[in-house]
Amino acid sequence: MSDRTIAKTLAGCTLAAAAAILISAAPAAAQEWRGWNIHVPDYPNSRGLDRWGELVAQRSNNRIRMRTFHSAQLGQQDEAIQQLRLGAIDFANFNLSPLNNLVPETQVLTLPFIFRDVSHVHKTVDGAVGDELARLIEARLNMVVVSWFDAGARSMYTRRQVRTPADMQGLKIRVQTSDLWVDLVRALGANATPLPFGEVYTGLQTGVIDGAENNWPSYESQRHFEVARFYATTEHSNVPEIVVVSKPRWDRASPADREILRTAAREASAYQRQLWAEREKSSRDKVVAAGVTVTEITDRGPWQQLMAPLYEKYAGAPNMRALVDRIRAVQ
Ligand code: BDP
Repeated sequence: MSDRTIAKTLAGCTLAAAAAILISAAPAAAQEWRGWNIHVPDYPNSRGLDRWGELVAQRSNNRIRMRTFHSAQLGQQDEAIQQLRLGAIDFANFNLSPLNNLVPETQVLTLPFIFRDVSHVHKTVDGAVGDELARLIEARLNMVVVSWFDAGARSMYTRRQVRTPADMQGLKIRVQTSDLWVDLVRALGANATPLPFGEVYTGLQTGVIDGAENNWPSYESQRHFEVARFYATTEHSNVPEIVVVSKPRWDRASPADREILRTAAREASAYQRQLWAEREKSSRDKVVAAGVTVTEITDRGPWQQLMAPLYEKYAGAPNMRALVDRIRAVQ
Protein backbone atom coordinates (compact mmCIF):
# COMPACT_ATOMS: atom_id res chain seq x y z
CA MET A 1 0.00 0.00 0.00
CA SER A 2 1.43 3.34 -0.90
CA ASP A 3 1.53 6.12 1.61
CA ARG A 4 -1.04 7.87 -0.47
CA THR A 5 -3.54 4.99 -0.23
CA ILE A 6 -3.09 4.72 3.54
CA ALA A 7 -3.69 8.40 3.95
CA LYS A 8 -6.83 8.07 1.88
CA THR A 9 -8.10 5.11 3.92
CA LEU A 10 -7.43 6.90 7.19
CA ALA A 11 -9.19 9.96 5.93
CA GLY A 12 -12.06 7.73 4.84
CA CYS A 13 -12.22 6.10 8.31
CA THR A 14 -12.31 9.39 10.01
CA LEU A 15 -15.14 10.53 7.79
CA ALA A 16 -17.09 7.31 8.33
CA ALA A 17 -16.62 7.61 12.07
CA ALA A 18 -17.76 11.20 11.97
CA ALA A 19 -20.78 10.18 9.90
CA ALA A 20 -21.64 7.43 12.39
CA ILE A 21 -21.55 9.91 15.25
CA LEU A 22 -23.71 12.31 13.28
CA ILE A 23 -26.24 9.63 12.36
CA SER A 24 -26.58 8.41 15.96
CA ALA A 25 -27.15 12.00 17.03
CA ALA A 26 -29.74 12.60 14.30
CA PRO A 27 -32.89 11.43 16.12
CA ALA A 28 -32.33 14.09 18.75
CA ALA A 29 -31.66 16.83 16.19
CA ALA A 30 -34.42 19.38 15.88
CA GLN A 31 -36.61 19.27 12.80
CA GLU A 32 -38.04 22.48 11.41
CA TRP A 33 -41.51 22.00 9.93
CA ARG A 34 -42.92 24.69 7.65
CA GLY A 35 -46.65 25.27 7.59
CA TRP A 36 -48.90 27.14 5.19
CA ASN A 37 -51.86 29.22 6.36
CA ILE A 38 -54.03 31.65 4.45
CA HIS A 39 -55.25 33.71 7.43
CA VAL A 40 -53.97 36.69 9.40
CA PRO A 41 -52.08 35.83 12.63
CA ASP A 42 -54.91 36.55 15.11
CA TYR A 43 -57.52 34.46 13.21
CA PRO A 44 -58.85 31.42 15.14
CA ASN A 45 -57.27 29.00 12.63
CA SER A 46 -53.89 30.72 12.89
CA ARG A 47 -53.99 30.59 16.66
CA GLY A 48 -55.08 26.95 16.49
CA LEU A 49 -52.09 26.11 14.28
CA ASP A 50 -49.75 28.01 16.59
CA ARG A 51 -51.15 26.15 19.58
CA TRP A 52 -50.62 22.84 17.78
CA GLY A 53 -46.97 23.78 17.22
CA GLU A 54 -46.50 24.72 20.89
CA LEU A 55 -47.97 21.43 22.11
CA VAL A 56 -45.88 19.39 19.69
CA ALA A 57 -42.71 21.27 20.67
CA GLN A 58 -43.36 20.66 24.38
CA ARG A 59 -44.18 17.00 23.97
CA SER A 60 -41.31 16.23 21.61
CA ASN A 61 -38.81 18.09 23.82
CA ASN A 62 -38.38 20.63 21.06
CA ARG A 63 -37.36 18.07 18.48
CA ILE A 64 -40.27 19.02 16.22
CA ARG A 65 -40.49 22.75 15.72
CA MET A 66 -43.49 23.76 13.69
CA ARG A 67 -43.52 27.21 12.22
CA THR A 68 -46.68 28.41 10.53
CA PHE A 69 -46.30 31.10 7.88
CA HIS A 70 -49.52 33.08 8.15
CA SER A 71 -51.26 35.35 5.59
CA ALA A 72 -50.40 33.07 2.61
CA GLN A 73 -46.71 34.02 2.85
CA LEU A 74 -45.77 30.70 1.26
CA GLY A 75 -47.96 31.30 -1.80
CA GLN A 76 -51.52 31.03 -3.06
CA GLN A 77 -53.71 28.16 -1.97
CA ASP A 78 -53.58 26.05 -5.14
CA GLU A 79 -49.76 26.17 -5.26
CA ALA A 80 -49.60 25.37 -1.56
CA ILE A 81 -51.71 22.26 -2.09
CA GLN A 82 -49.28 21.07 -4.78
CA GLN A 83 -46.27 21.79 -2.60
CA LEU A 84 -47.83 19.93 0.28
CA ARG A 85 -48.45 16.90 -1.91
CA LEU A 86 -44.79 16.92 -2.91
CA GLY A 87 -43.52 17.48 0.63
CA ALA A 88 -42.11 20.97 -0.03
CA ILE A 89 -44.48 22.30 2.68
CA ASP A 90 -44.92 20.14 5.78
CA PHE A 91 -48.38 21.04 7.08
CA ALA A 92 -51.34 23.32 6.43
CA ASN A 93 -54.95 24.19 7.11
CA PHE A 94 -57.39 24.31 4.19
CA ASN A 95 -61.05 24.69 3.56
CA LEU A 96 -62.35 21.54 1.83
CA SER A 97 -63.58 23.50 -1.23
CA PRO A 98 -60.24 23.73 -3.06
CA LEU A 99 -60.05 19.93 -2.80
CA ASN A 100 -63.51 19.43 -4.34
CA ASN A 101 -62.30 18.84 -7.89
CA LEU A 102 -59.40 16.64 -6.73
CA VAL A 103 -61.36 14.41 -4.33
CA PRO A 104 -65.01 14.58 -5.48
CA GLU A 105 -66.31 13.01 -2.24
CA THR A 106 -65.35 16.25 -0.43
CA GLN A 107 -68.07 17.96 -2.49
CA VAL A 108 -70.69 16.32 -0.33
CA LEU A 109 -69.57 18.34 2.71
CA THR A 110 -69.60 21.50 0.60
CA LEU A 111 -73.19 20.96 -0.63
CA PRO A 112 -75.63 23.74 0.27
CA PHE A 113 -77.70 23.22 3.39
CA ILE A 114 -76.39 19.69 4.03
CA PHE A 115 -75.77 20.38 7.72
CA ARG A 116 -78.46 21.26 10.27
CA ASP A 117 -76.13 23.20 12.58
CA VAL A 118 -72.57 23.39 13.96
CA SER A 119 -73.00 20.38 16.20
CA HIS A 120 -74.05 18.35 13.14
CA VAL A 121 -70.82 19.42 11.39
CA HIS A 122 -68.72 18.40 14.41
CA LYS A 123 -70.36 15.00 14.77
CA THR A 124 -69.92 14.33 11.06
CA VAL A 125 -66.27 15.29 10.73
CA ASP A 126 -65.25 13.77 14.08
CA GLY A 127 -67.04 10.51 13.23
CA ALA A 128 -66.97 7.78 10.59
CA VAL A 129 -67.69 10.11 7.62
CA GLY A 130 -64.76 12.36 8.56
CA ASP A 131 -62.49 9.32 8.92
CA GLU A 132 -63.50 8.02 5.52
CA LEU A 133 -62.86 11.35 3.82
CA ALA A 134 -59.51 11.54 5.60
CA ARG A 135 -58.57 8.14 4.11
CA LEU A 136 -59.58 9.25 0.61
CA ILE A 137 -57.64 12.51 0.90
CA GLU A 138 -54.58 10.63 2.12
CA ALA A 139 -54.74 8.04 -0.67
CA ARG A 140 -55.34 10.51 -3.49
CA LEU A 141 -53.57 13.67 -2.38
CA ASN A 142 -50.63 12.40 -0.37
CA MET A 143 -51.59 14.34 2.76
CA VAL A 144 -52.62 13.08 6.18
CA VAL A 145 -55.66 14.69 7.85
CA VAL A 146 -54.96 15.09 11.57
CA SER A 147 -57.97 17.16 12.65
CA TRP A 148 -60.84 19.36 11.52
CA PHE A 149 -61.37 23.07 12.13
CA ASP A 150 -64.61 25.05 12.19
CA ALA A 151 -65.46 27.45 9.40
CA GLY A 152 -68.98 28.45 10.44
CA ALA A 153 -71.63 29.23 7.86
CA ARG A 154 -70.90 31.07 4.62
CA SER A 155 -73.21 33.88 3.48
CA MET A 156 -73.44 36.26 0.51
CA TYR A 157 -72.05 39.80 0.71
CA THR A 158 -72.35 42.34 -2.01
CA ARG A 159 -71.86 45.91 -3.08
CA ARG A 160 -75.62 46.47 -3.27
CA GLN A 161 -78.30 45.02 -1.06
CA VAL A 162 -79.56 41.49 -1.65
CA ARG A 163 -82.84 40.44 0.01
CA THR A 164 -84.09 37.62 -2.20
CA PRO A 165 -82.50 35.25 -4.74
CA ALA A 166 -83.93 37.49 -7.50
CA ASP A 167 -81.54 40.23 -6.32
CA MET A 168 -78.61 37.94 -7.18
CA GLN A 169 -79.54 37.91 -10.88
CA GLY A 170 -76.56 38.85 -13.04
CA LEU A 171 -74.23 39.71 -10.14
CA LYS A 172 -70.58 38.65 -10.46
CA ILE A 173 -69.78 36.64 -7.36
CA ARG A 174 -66.31 35.47 -6.39
CA VAL A 175 -66.04 31.75 -5.59
CA GLN A 176 -63.29 29.37 -4.50
CA THR A 177 -61.75 27.16 -7.22
CA SER A 178 -64.34 24.39 -7.29
CA ASP A 179 -66.90 23.39 -9.95
CA LEU A 180 -69.53 22.95 -7.27
CA TRP A 181 -69.12 26.54 -6.16
CA VAL A 182 -69.43 27.78 -9.73
CA ASP A 183 -72.71 25.87 -10.11
CA LEU A 184 -74.00 27.02 -6.73
CA VAL A 185 -73.70 30.66 -7.70
CA ARG A 186 -75.10 29.99 -11.19
CA ALA A 187 -78.12 28.29 -9.64
CA LEU A 188 -79.00 31.70 -8.20
CA GLY A 189 -78.77 33.36 -11.60
CA ALA A 190 -75.46 35.05 -10.75
CA ASN A 191 -72.11 34.71 -12.54
CA ALA A 192 -69.31 32.90 -10.75
CA THR A 193 -65.79 34.32 -10.82
CA PRO A 194 -63.16 32.00 -9.28
CA LEU A 195 -60.47 34.15 -7.62
CA PRO A 196 -57.80 33.55 -4.98
CA PHE A 197 -58.84 34.69 -1.51
CA GLY A 198 -56.15 37.40 -1.47
CA GLU A 199 -57.57 39.06 -4.60
CA VAL A 200 -61.14 39.45 -3.37
CA TYR A 201 -60.64 42.82 -1.69
CA THR A 202 -59.25 44.47 -4.82
CA GLY A 203 -61.84 42.68 -6.95
CA LEU A 204 -64.63 44.22 -4.89
CA GLN A 205 -62.97 47.60 -4.74
CA THR A 206 -62.49 47.86 -8.49
CA GLY A 207 -65.86 46.32 -9.35
CA VAL A 208 -64.34 43.28 -11.11
CA ILE A 209 -66.79 41.41 -8.85
CA ASP A 210 -70.02 42.58 -7.23
CA GLY A 211 -69.81 40.28 -4.26
CA ALA A 212 -68.39 37.21 -2.62
CA GLU A 213 -69.46 34.78 0.07
CA ASN A 214 -67.80 33.81 3.32
CA ASN A 215 -68.24 33.52 7.08
CA TRP A 216 -68.22 36.52 9.46
CA PRO A 217 -64.56 36.13 10.53
CA SER A 218 -63.19 36.12 6.96
CA TYR A 219 -65.49 38.94 5.85
CA GLU A 220 -64.14 40.98 8.73
CA SER A 221 -60.45 39.92 8.91
CA GLN A 222 -59.90 40.37 5.15
CA ARG A 223 -61.64 43.74 5.46
CA HIS A 224 -64.06 42.86 2.66
CA PHE A 225 -66.72 44.72 4.66
CA GLU A 226 -65.05 47.97 3.69
CA VAL A 227 -65.82 47.39 0.01
CA ALA A 228 -68.93 45.15 0.09
CA ARG A 229 -71.25 46.87 2.55
CA PHE A 230 -74.22 44.45 2.46
CA TYR A 231 -74.15 41.04 4.19
CA ALA A 232 -77.20 38.77 3.74
CA THR A 233 -77.34 35.82 6.14
CA THR A 234 -77.98 33.15 3.52
CA GLU A 235 -75.82 30.62 5.45
CA HIS A 236 -75.82 28.43 2.36
CA SER A 237 -72.81 26.22 3.17
CA ASN A 238 -71.05 24.99 6.31
CA VAL A 239 -68.08 23.47 4.47
CA PRO A 240 -65.47 22.64 7.15
CA GLU A 241 -61.66 22.78 7.14
CA ILE A 242 -58.89 20.24 7.55
CA VAL A 243 -55.49 20.31 9.20
CA VAL A 244 -53.05 18.18 7.22
CA VAL A 245 -49.46 16.95 7.27
CA SER A 246 -47.68 16.18 4.02
CA LYS A 247 -47.38 12.39 3.57
CA PRO A 248 -43.62 12.38 2.85
CA ARG A 249 -43.06 14.20 6.16
CA TRP A 250 -45.53 11.99 8.03
CA ASP A 251 -43.87 8.81 6.75
CA ARG A 252 -40.54 9.93 8.16
CA ALA A 253 -42.03 10.52 11.65
CA SER A 254 -41.81 7.73 14.24
CA PRO A 255 -45.05 6.11 15.48
CA ALA A 256 -44.55 7.90 18.82
CA ASP A 257 -44.20 11.28 17.09
CA ARG A 258 -47.28 10.61 14.96
CA GLU A 259 -49.22 10.02 18.15
CA ILE A 260 -47.95 13.30 19.60
CA LEU A 261 -48.93 15.10 16.38
CA ARG A 262 -52.43 13.64 16.23
CA THR A 263 -53.28 14.16 19.89
CA ALA A 264 -51.98 17.72 19.86
CA ALA A 265 -53.87 18.45 16.61
CA ARG A 266 -57.13 17.32 18.21
CA GLU A 267 -56.49 19.58 21.21
CA ALA A 268 -55.61 22.47 18.91
CA SER A 269 -58.84 21.90 17.05
CA ALA A 270 -60.90 22.03 20.28
CA TYR A 271 -59.16 25.34 20.99
CA GLN A 272 -59.82 26.64 17.44
CA ARG A 273 -63.52 25.76 17.74
CA GLN A 274 -63.83 27.68 20.99
CA LEU A 275 -62.05 30.70 19.49
CA TRP A 276 -64.21 30.35 16.40
CA ALA A 277 -67.47 30.74 18.30
CA GLU A 278 -66.15 33.90 19.98
CA ARG A 279 -64.76 35.35 16.75
CA GLU A 280 -68.00 34.85 14.85
CA LYS A 281 -69.70 37.15 17.33
CA SER A 282 -66.92 39.72 17.61
CA SER A 283 -66.47 39.92 13.83
CA ARG A 284 -70.16 40.48 13.34
CA ASP A 285 -70.20 43.20 16.02
CA LYS A 286 -67.18 44.86 14.44
CA VAL A 287 -68.64 45.08 10.93
CA VAL A 288 -72.01 46.24 12.23
CA ALA A 289 -70.25 48.96 14.20
CA ALA A 290 -68.47 49.89 10.96
CA GLY A 291 -71.85 50.53 9.33
CA VAL A 292 -72.45 47.32 7.34
CA THR A 293 -76.10 46.59 6.51
CA VAL A 294 -76.98 43.07 7.65
CA THR A 295 -79.98 41.60 5.86
CA GLU A 296 -81.40 38.75 7.94
CA ILE A 297 -82.65 35.97 5.70
CA THR A 298 -85.41 34.46 7.80
CA ASP A 299 -86.83 32.20 5.10
CA ARG A 300 -84.02 30.24 3.42
CA GLY A 301 -86.56 28.07 1.57
CA PRO A 302 -86.35 29.89 -1.79
CA TRP A 303 -82.53 29.80 -1.69
CA GLN A 304 -82.53 26.13 -0.82
CA GLN A 305 -84.97 25.30 -3.62
CA LEU A 306 -82.85 27.00 -6.27
CA MET A 307 -79.74 25.14 -5.08
CA ALA A 308 -81.46 21.76 -4.86
CA PRO A 309 -80.44 20.67 -8.42
CA LEU A 310 -76.83 20.60 -7.20
CA TYR A 311 -77.69 17.43 -5.29
CA GLU A 312 -78.59 15.65 -8.55
CA LYS A 313 -75.41 16.76 -10.27
CA TYR A 314 -72.96 16.29 -7.40
CA ALA A 315 -74.60 13.60 -5.30
CA GLY A 316 -76.37 11.57 -7.98
CA ALA A 317 -73.83 8.72 -8.11
CA PRO A 318 -74.58 5.89 -5.64
CA ASN A 319 -71.41 6.42 -3.54
CA MET A 320 -72.11 10.14 -3.24
CA ARG A 321 -75.79 9.58 -2.51
CA ALA A 322 -74.78 7.13 0.24
CA LEU A 323 -72.49 9.76 1.78
CA VAL A 324 -75.33 12.31 1.77
CA ASP A 325 -77.62 9.80 3.49
CA ARG A 326 -75.00 8.96 6.08
CA ILE A 327 -74.44 12.64 6.87
CA ARG A 328 -78.16 13.26 7.19
CA ALA A 329 -78.46 10.27 9.53
CA VAL A 330 -75.79 11.65 11.91
CA GLN A 331 -77.61 12.62 15.13
C1 BDP B 1 -62.15 31.05 4.43
C2 BDP B 1 -61.43 29.73 4.64
C3 BDP B 1 -60.22 29.63 3.73
C4 BDP B 1 -60.63 29.85 2.30
C5 BDP B 1 -61.36 31.17 2.18
C6 BDP B 1 -61.80 31.44 0.76
O1 BDP B 1 -61.03 29.60 5.98
O2 BDP B 1 -59.61 28.35 3.88
O3 BDP B 1 -59.52 29.83 1.48
O4 BDP B 1 -62.47 31.19 3.05
O5 BDP B 1 -62.95 31.77 0.54
O6 BDP B 1 -63.31 31.06 5.20
O7 BDP B 1 -60.94 31.33 -0.14
